[in-house]
Amino acid sequence: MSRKFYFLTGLLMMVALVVSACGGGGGGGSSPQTINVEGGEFFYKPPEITAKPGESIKINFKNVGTVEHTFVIKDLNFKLTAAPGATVSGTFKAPAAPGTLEIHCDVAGHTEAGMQGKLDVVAATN
Ligand SMILES: [Cu+2]
Repeated sequence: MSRKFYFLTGLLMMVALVVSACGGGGGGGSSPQTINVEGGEFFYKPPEITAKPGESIKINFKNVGTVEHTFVIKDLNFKLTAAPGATVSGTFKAPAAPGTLEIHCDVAGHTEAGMQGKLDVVAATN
């Protein structure tokens, strides 16, 4: 364990802190809503998820199938790819305008086989 080692380790930790501070920032300050989604041949469970306009959503995408699956929201440029048995997480921000976006698996043939879902962006009613 040389001094150089400690210096480099410290430097790396500082870089990691800065990167995570920038990435996690965003607006609103509240932590993202977390939604667990399972994917398999050929389905999403649940097939439909709901968000408020502009809300941050964290997806924990678990592949319960036997081949690779993805969770794609094309309109948001959001994609998670999970190997069989793996859980992959990612966060996206729902659009500001209410509406419905398509979710699908972009592995060849999977969308057609039924691997599709919806993201409903619904303004809060009260
Ligand atoms: Cu798939």
